[in-house]
Amino acid sequence: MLIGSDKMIAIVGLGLTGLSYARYLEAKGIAFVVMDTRKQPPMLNQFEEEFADSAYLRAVHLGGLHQENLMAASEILLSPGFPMADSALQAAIDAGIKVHGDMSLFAEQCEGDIVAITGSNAKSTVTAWLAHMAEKAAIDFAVGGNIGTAVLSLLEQPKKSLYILELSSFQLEATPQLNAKVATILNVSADHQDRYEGMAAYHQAKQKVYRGAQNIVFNRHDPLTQALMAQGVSAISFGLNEPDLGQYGVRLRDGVEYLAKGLDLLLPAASLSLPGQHNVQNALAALALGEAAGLPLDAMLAALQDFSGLPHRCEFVATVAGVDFINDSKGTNTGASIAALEGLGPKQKLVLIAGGVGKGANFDELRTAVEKYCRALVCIGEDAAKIAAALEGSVADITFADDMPFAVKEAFRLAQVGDAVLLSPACASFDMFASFEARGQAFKDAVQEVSHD
Ligand code: UMA
Ligand code: ADP
Repeated sequence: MLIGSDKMIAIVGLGLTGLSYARYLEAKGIAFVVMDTRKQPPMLNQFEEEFADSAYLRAVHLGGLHQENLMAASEILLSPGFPMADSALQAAIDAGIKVHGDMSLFAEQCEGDIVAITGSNAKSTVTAWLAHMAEKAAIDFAVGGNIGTAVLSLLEQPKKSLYILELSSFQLEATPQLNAKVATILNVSADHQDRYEGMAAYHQAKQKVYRGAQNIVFNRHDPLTQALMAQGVSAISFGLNEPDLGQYGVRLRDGVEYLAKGLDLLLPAASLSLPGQHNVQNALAALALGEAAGLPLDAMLAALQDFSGLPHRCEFVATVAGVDFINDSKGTNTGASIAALEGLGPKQKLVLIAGGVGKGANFDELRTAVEKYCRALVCIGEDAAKIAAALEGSVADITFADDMPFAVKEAFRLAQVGDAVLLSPACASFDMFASFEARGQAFKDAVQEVSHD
């Protein structure tokens, strides 16, 4: 990126990313304006505190984009929550103004290797699992991106040799080139269909992660994860079937399932610290990424056995009167909830709590897994009726709840000894909660209540 010091940059969005842009420009001594369509963006207070005496901040526009200053900008730094397809932004692009995202800015400036992880689901789990491997290997590394740390803020820290980054499709929209040492699309299933005009546009955004990558890791069960344009680049696949030489997969030996590379057995699947077949896939993906990033095998295998997992992802909460409660609040699309059902269902019958903001999803996709693994369904939130209609007849009982405490009570009533109540909403949380974390916490609190009844 060529930033002339006589130019003025427009920052769009004042969330975590917007704040990191402002700090980045201030440190470089470049004038900027900030705008956000929200009247009270989340980082406003902190921003006002930090930039009260800024020599470079020219204006802050809230409650809408400032058309004039947007068009007057030499370049635009875009936050991921703001869609590239927005008409005001497109007008600026048509006028020749360059739009950048934080990922490509970071890639241009960082000197360490980048591992870039995207996919519809499992991004945070694989990112954190790989980070745990790097920690075991005593590598100098940092983690950032969609997992919760704006990447430019990583440049404020001492240099690292390895950067493990989680990228959303939103971030990839504004990422022309990432030049990762290794990049992966873990899986592609429908999500964010309220932002994209169809799956093709969503898929196209995800594919950008591979641009300039030296190595790619893909899911051999999911053709959409393969690189469309990456000739001459080394590729490692992962999957739950037997792997070819050099690939990662699962092999059966004397009735025991092993994670394997080619013909080599690496670790019994039962030794993984996280449950379910979906986590076998996640472990294999982390191994493939770690290999391409140069991590030693012994450290990776050790990390596969004692990673404690992230909260709100198929997280065990408690057993009450013989019924388990599992919090998968991060199951925010149908693909995630199907993985949770298929991952946990073989062990015990499930009573599923689902619903919220469906983001244009097709809930019919849940039917096969719900029919196979669920005893009952409790529907919550804005799209409760839609889910119930899509899954009508798939289980004996479908009921509704207006809040989480009642949803948990209903699910507990419908469960039998040995079952699990699974919160995996297949939806975003914003109709009822501030975040998926708040939804997961409400579930845990409600389980506590049930246990005291
Ligand atoms: N927004 C407006 N008007 C604006 C700008 C943003 O209404 O002018 C809204 C967006 O629609 C969005 C919200 O504000 O709903 C936040 O957008 P943002 O771009 O300001 O977000 P940041 O605070 O910078 O956080 C972003 C990621 N958020 C999104 O992409 C929505 C964070 O991922 C990420 O951790 C952070 O950058 C650091 O990289 C969160 C997320 O929800 C966890 N990601 C989505 C997901 O995982 O499904 C993609
Ligand atoms: P992301 O960061 O992509 O949202 P997370 O690691 O936070 O991914 O997991 C989100 C949800 O995705 C989990 O709660 C679980 O329901 C589901 N999930 C986990 N692993 C997989 C997988 N391998 N394939 C599909 N879904 C998965």
